[in-house]
Amino acid sequence: MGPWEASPTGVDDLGGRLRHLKTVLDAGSFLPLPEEERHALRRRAEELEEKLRQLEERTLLIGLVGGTGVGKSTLMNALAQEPIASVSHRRPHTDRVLLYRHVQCPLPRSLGAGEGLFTDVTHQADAVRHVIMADLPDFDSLVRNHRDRVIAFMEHLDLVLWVTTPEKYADARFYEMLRDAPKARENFAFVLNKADIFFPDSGSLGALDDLNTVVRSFRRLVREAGLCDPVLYVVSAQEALEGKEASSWNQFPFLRRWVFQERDAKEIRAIKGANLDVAFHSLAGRLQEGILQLEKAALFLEKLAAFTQDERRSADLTSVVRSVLVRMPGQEVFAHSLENPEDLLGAAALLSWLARLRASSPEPFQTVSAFGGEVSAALEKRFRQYLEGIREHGAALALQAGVSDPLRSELLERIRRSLENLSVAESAADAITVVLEQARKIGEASRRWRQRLWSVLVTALLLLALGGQDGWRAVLAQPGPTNVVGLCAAMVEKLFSGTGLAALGTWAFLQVMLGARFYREYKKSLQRRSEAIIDSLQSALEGVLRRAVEEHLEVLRQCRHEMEGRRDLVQQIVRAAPSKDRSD
Ligand SMILES: Nc1nc2c(ncn2[C@@H]2O[C@H](COP(=O)(O)OP(=O)(O)OP(=O)(O)O)[C@@H](O)[C@H]2O)c(=O)[nH]1
Ligand SMILES: [Mg+2]
Repeated sequence: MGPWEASPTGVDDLGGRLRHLKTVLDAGSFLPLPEEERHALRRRAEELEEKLRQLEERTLLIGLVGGTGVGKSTLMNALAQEPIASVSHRRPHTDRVLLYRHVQCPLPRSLGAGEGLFTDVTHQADAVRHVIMADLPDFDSLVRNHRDRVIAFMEHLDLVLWVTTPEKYADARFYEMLRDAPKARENFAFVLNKADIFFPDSGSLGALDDLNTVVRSFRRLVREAGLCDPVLYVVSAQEALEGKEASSWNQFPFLRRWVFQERDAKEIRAIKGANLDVAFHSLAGRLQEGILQLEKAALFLEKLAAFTQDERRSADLTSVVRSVLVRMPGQEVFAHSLENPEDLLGAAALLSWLARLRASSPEPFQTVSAFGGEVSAALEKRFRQYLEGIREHGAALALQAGVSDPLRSELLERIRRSLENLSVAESAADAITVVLEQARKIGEASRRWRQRLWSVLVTALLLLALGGQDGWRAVLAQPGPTNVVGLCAAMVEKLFSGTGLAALGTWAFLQVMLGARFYREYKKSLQRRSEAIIDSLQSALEGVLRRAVEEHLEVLRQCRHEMEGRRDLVQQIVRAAPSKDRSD
C-alpha cells in the first residue's frame, strides 16, 4: 500500500484517529520536527476535522489538472456546453483557478478563505447543479508557483480529471505530479484529449492503430505511477465544443456522463471520505519518523540499562567502595573503638593502660561516627564520578542509537535528573552504624573468664607453696579453726622468708607473663574484629550503591515502557505494522 492510499477502515473512525493524532502532536516531544512544523501539522489535523464535519455536503468539486495547452479550458467549456471561460479568464491572462458552479450551489466552506485564488463563474444549468468544476493552472508552466498552486488547490478537490494529449502524455512531470497528489486514487480519471489529431481527414486508416498504441502506452505509464486500473477517456474536447456529432473514437459523452452522473449521498460521502482518509494518512505519515525515534529510544534505554548492570560495572562498584575504605585508617579506628578496659584484667589491663599511655600518634578520627561521616562523604563523591561516567556513556549511546533532538535531550535530561537524585551518603552512614553496632555486640566475656581462671590458678600455686605440705595436710585432715589459723600464720611467716619471697616473685612473674600473653591475644583479636568490620562495611556499602543503581535502572525501565507505550499509540494512529528493524 502506497503512502497515500486509504486504509480499508475508511472514515468511520477518522474522528477518533484525528483526536489521537492531536494528542500525540501536543505531547510530541519525540517527533524530530521543529516546533513550527508540529504546530502546522496540528492545524492541518484541525482542518481535516473540519472537513470531516462537512462530509455530508452534497456538492462535488471536480478539478481539471494538466500541462500547458492540453485543452483543460476547452474541455471545461465542452462539459459546460457553453463558453464560460472568456478570453480574460484564460491563460496567459490569468493564473487563477477558474470555478464553474451552479448559481444556487454554494461554494464549499473550505474554499471560503481562499478567495483571490480563484475566479468564480456561475451558471444556471440545473442538470449539473451538484458539481463544481475547477480549471486549474498548468502545472508544467514556466511560472514556478503554478505547480504549488495546483498542489495547494488540490486539497479542495473531490475528483480529479488528469488531462493530457498524445503529444504530452509521456511527460515525466505529469506522473511526478500524479505520484505526489494527496488524493484517493479511486477518485482519479484520465483524459487523453486532442485525439482528433490522429484523424486529420476522415479517411485515414491506421490512425486508430496509432491512437490505440498511444492509449496503451499512456495506460501503462499511469499503471507504473501506482494506479492499477485507471479510468481513461479518449476525447476531443474541441469536437465536443463545436457541437458536431461525436466521432466513434471520441469518448467525450462517457466522460460527461462520468462527471455529471447522479451520485447518491452515500457515494459522495465515499468519494470525500476516501480523500480525507488519504489526507489523514499523509499527515500521519509524518509520525513515521516519530515511531522510528521511539523505537530507537527504547533500544537505547535497553542498551544503557544493560551497560549499567553488566559485570564490569558491578566490579567497578566494588572498587569504588574499596578505594574509599582503603584511604581511611579504619582498622586503627575500629581497634581503638572496640577496646574495652573491662575486657582485660590484672597485669593485662596494666599493660594495656601503659600501652595507651605510650601511644603518642594522634587518633585519625575522634569518634567512629566521625569516621562514618567521612566515609559516606567520600563514597558519595566517588559514586558521583562513577555515575558521571555512566551519564557520559549514555549521551554517547543515544547519539550512536540515532535518537535525535528533541527526544534525545528529553531522555538525557531525565537520566541526568535520575542520577542526580541518587544520594548514597545517608544510607551509607546508616549502613556503617549498623555494621559497627553489630561488631560491638561481640563480647569478650570468655576472655575475661580465662584470665580470672589463670590468675586464680597461679595464686593458688603461690598459696600452696607458702602453706607448705605439712600445713595443708593438717588443714585438710582436720579443717578446724586452729589449723586454718596455723596455716595462715605459717604462710605469713614463709612470705617474709627467702623461699617465700622467691615464691612471691615467681607468682608476680607468672602473672605478668600471663598478662602479656592475654594482652597480645586481645590485640590480635581486636585486629581480627576490625578486619571483619572492614569486610562487612565493604559488602554493606556495596549493597547501598547497588540499591542506588537499581533505583536508577527502575527509572530507565519506566522510561522505556513509556517510549514503547507512546510508540504503540502512534502506531495505532498511523496503522502501520510494527517496525521489525530492532537489532542489538
Ligand atoms: N486539435 C485539438 N485542439 C484542441 C483540443 N482542445 C483544445 N485544443 C486547443 O489547444 C489549445 C489550448 O487549449 P486550452 O483549452 O486553452 O488549453 P489549457 O489546457 O486550458 O491551456 P492553459 O490554460 O494555458 O494551460 C487551444 O488552441 C485549443 O483550441 C482538441 O480536442 N483538439
Ligand atoms: Mg486554460
